[in-house]
Amino acid sequence: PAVIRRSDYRAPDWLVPDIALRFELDAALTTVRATLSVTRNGQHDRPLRLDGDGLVPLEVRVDGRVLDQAEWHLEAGALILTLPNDAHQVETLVELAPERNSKLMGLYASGGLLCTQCEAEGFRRITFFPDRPDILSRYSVHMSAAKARFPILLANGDPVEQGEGDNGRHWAVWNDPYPKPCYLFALVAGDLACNADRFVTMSGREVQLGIWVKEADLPRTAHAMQALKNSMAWDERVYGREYDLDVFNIVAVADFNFGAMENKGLNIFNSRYILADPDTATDIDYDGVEGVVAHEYFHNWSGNRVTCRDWFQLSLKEGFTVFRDQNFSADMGSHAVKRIEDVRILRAGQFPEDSGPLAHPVRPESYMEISNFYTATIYNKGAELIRMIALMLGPERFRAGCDLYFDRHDGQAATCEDFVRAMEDGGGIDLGQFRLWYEQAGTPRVRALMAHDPASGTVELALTQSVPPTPGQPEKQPMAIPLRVALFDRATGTHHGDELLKLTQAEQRFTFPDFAAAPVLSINRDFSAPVIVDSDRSQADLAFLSAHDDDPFARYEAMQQLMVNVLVGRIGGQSADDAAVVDAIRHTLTDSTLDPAFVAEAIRLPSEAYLGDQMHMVDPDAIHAARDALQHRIGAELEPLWRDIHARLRANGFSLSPAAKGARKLRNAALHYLVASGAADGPAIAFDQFSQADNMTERQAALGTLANGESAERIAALDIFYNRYRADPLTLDKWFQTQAFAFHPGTVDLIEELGRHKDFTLTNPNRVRALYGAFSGNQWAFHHRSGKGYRLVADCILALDPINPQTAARLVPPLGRWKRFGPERAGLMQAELRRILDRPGLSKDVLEQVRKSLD
Ligand code: B3K
Ligand code: ZN
Repeated sequence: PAVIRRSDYRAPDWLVPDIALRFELDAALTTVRATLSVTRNGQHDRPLRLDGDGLVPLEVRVDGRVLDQAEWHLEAGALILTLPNDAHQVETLVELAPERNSKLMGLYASGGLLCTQCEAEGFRRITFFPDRPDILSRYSVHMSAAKARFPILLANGDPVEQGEGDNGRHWAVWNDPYPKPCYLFALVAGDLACNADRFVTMSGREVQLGIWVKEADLPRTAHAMQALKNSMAWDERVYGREYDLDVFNIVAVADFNFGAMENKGLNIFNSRYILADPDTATDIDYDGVEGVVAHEYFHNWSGNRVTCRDWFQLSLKEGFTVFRDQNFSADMGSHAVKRIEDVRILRAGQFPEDSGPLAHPVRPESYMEISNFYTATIYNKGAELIRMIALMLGPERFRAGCDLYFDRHDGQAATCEDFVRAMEDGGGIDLGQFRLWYEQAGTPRVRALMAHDPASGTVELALTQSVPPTPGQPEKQPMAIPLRVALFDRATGTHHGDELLKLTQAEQRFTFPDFAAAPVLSINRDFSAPVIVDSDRSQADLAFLSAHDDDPFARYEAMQQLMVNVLVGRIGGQSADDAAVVDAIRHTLTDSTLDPAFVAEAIRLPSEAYLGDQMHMVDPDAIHAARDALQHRIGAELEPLWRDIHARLRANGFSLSPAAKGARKLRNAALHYLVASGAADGPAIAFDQFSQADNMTERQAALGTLANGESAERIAALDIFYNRYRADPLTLDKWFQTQAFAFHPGTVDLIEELGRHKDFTLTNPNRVRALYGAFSGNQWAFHHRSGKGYRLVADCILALDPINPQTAARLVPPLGRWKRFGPERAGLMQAELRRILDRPGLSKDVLEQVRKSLD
């Protein structure tokens, strides 16, 4: 397979201003007739190339005349035509078999529905077309289908006409007035019920909103609808961006390769990001629904009205839109907690990527399969880049930059460079050196050393930075790193204001006058830059910050660092001062001024994977043992507090208010520590919570806690949960996932069993992720010294690749981290990667990931 390079970009040879599509829809056999108006772009005599993937042209016409076979040919699936004039009408006819499309790209069947997924390159599986995001066309879509099976017919834009046909068929026409790239094309046909609502935009236009689901799921759509209306209002208020069509539809489908898709006017969602009710959705699920609904809605401007010139610019829409949805969610709930969660996600998903064989810049230089680049780097690190720009500009100038960007590029396919330039021009800033953030992969490390001179009363902060080598980038230049710092007075627990330092050199010193005594350094406050900070702050200083820092993120971070230091000490076999951690947790728990949701975050031990990231060589067993022992100690020493919190925060009736969510979060943390304490009644208390809960947040947390141990309650709870939810796929996923995440010595054997369970299937990506995705994130279990975990995941990849290569490829990265795991495990992991590579006929999705992972 060929490698595509960013530097090879060339403007398209032919444009397609208009396309009319006619679908005769049927699950077994659908026909697609496409009529493209094509115009030559510039002076050249190159042929028209229409991408196709698995398509056979049944008929090709140019300007109405049927071509004979000699007048066209296929090249790597694409249809090649030589055209004499500068403008023509090209018509093709193809047949599709949606129900046999297990890749879930193009037109496919899911639970009786027909739906589409085109981003990135799925449109070429529907019809012959120049499948690249810089071709913007106006779409008119005519669909016909059997009315009984497919009473609802939806596509992009506005509905214009509908009617009845012969043989029980009916038809509908939808037009989208906004020129768009083909990756935003969508249609849905099926028996769907609608949660209908309306939104009046800031200029007074009424928009009809519809969330379409299976009839039985209608009661679970209220939260998504509220999130949609809140998003529409928020984008008007914060960015001045109004919705632009008369209808906005969302459809939930059960089989979906990722979270959701921002098709113009017709978002299609993985049902897990639409459906929520207290009995089946956790608070995290509710937040996920809100965040993803917002994300897809926000794409209407950051993605659709201004789209990407080529796929190397993916972060232009994804990083920016993640930044937008993060801020939206923060505004809907707690800024402090949202920031902590987002950093935790970045560290869990993006930092490991950035330090492994799949590391790539936010704007990549090359790819084999673009689907492999929908990564935490493009999305989450990309969002951090926008956040740094926003921080350096301040809210007004950032808004001016965004206004200019949308104005300048509305209706265009733009680049990351266009965005940066709009920020420079509109915000009045020089982002020259900052551009390196788009080019250089790897997480920068900043070392911070503070010295105090009592004689002069001066504090000197010495900062050094380095960016580690990454594949293809052995040498790095110093980055522009905005670091928020504050210097705390030890005696009063206060500081004289927060400063934004701009670190631009490899080594730089900053001095601060007027300090009679040595202050305590609070650095990278609010996680102002996506870097790793090493400092020589003592455990006492960290404890001080964990009790006094007025920046919630920095306060959380101090606590985490305190815990990391103790745990790393324990892992290294040193006797560690657990008491410092226990005291800091006690202090945090008993500070009544703190938001319980924040407390729950602050007292949580760093994950095993995060601890692994702190070490040169990861020893999963030692990490697990150390963390487990500390958890036990915290549980036991503070047992009365845990009991008290657990009893006190029991709610009387379910509410989704931030206060109620915070209480549940802290109550679950208390349960967790209480059980970890080894108290004899721990499992019984957990089982009680499991049985009494009126919501999934408490039920699943109790189940998860029980799943970690060995008890009669564990077996009973898993059984009850299974029987209660076996008919509800989204909730049954939690049953698989909870067991895959469990810290249980038998997890690896259980995965093997669950992989053969009658409710396990490779054809549903959610189910695959719930079992194998979750398992490969369970460091201790996945890296079982036997190597069985690696084998199970490799077996799954091999079995899934022929069915759904995109989802199979997503399971590869955990196997690629072998360099960090000591020779025995590394050998076993490489052997599994090679076993995959030896399989003939591997998809390019899996091939690319496995090859890179072996390097
Ligand atoms: N843009 C889509 C992701 C498409 C992934 C294709 N492999 C959803 C989103 O980021 O909003
Ligand atoms: Zn997105």
